[in-house]
Amino acid sequence: LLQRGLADLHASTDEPALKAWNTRYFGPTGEVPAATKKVATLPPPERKGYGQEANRVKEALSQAYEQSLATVKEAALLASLNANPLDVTLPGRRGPLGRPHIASRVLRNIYSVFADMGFQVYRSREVEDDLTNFELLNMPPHHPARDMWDTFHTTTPGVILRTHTSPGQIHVMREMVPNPIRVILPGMVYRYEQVTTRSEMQFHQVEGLVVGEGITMADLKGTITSFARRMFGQERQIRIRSSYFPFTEPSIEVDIDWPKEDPNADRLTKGTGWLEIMGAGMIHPTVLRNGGYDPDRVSGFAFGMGPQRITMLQYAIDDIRQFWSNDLRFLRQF
Ligand code: FA5
Repeated sequence: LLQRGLADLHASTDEPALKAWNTRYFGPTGEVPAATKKVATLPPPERKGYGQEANRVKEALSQAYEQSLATVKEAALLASLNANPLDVTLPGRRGPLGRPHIASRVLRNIYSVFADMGFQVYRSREVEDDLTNFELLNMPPHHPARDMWDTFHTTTPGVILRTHTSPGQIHVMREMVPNPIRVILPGMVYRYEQVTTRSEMQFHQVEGLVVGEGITMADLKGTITSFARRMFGQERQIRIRSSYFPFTEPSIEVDIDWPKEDPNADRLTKGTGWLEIMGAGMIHPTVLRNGGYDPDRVSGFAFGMGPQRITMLQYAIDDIRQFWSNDLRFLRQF
């Protein structure tokens, strides 16, 4: 059996032939199990010798099989390597490279303009309480001005999603008091609003807050003008209109000039030649007091702008919903 087995094995030169050999000799009805079973039919004195011999044959055949299999596999691998030469020194294929979202790029732009004017970036929470979002900003419950901001409430009474970045003013003041402040507060805000081409229910705002001795409206105007010129070009004019916010007094809204003949100046400028970029004003004494400051000693200004609206104008984006739709055709343009 051993001689025959080895001869057959050497005649099998590829993997399928070897597997067939293995079935023939070692399968359930194979020759080796059959030979081993014979031991039961022998007279007892012969059994021991036969058994030992059978085991020796079995070992020898199975070792020879493993060796042949390994040799054949190695040969097959070598052959395939030679047939499809693989140059491992070639540079790999590059995966597609991503880039920052247009909304992030505009935010970074805004940060760097304000950084040059000495503003630090301060982060504030998106989940707020009614107290900070409204009351400490001089809007007690049932104050009619609350209607300016349609609010997402949570199932916990008094806990809401912030409707603007202004509650961050309170957090910064309470942390910094009695020191002077010069920060911007960027982040996402949420409003329970009808979504349209120019209004989203979540969007970015960048709040600005400056508190110190002798801060005046002239400082606010200078800061906004510098920002607008860095952001939109040196020739830009700004226009200040009187407005109303409960947390600033006086309150203003700021427009920048946007030529009527600009093809991008469709709906958003309403053909007036001006585009609103932010609300702002001198911080209301009540708000300063709520932040821990003495309104008789310090004053300050604040502003809040919507970068998505600004970006729409800069890049002629006609639908604000594009920002969060994750449409690669839109995102790849920037
Ligand atoms: C405010 O939210 C005030 N907190 C701004 C402020 C801050 C005034 C500090 C005074 C002092 P308003 O609701 O107007 O104001 O929003 C500010 C800006 O956010 C708008 O000028 C606009 O650019 C942007 N904005 C408002 N609503 C939306 C919306 N639904 N989708 C996209 N952008 C919006």
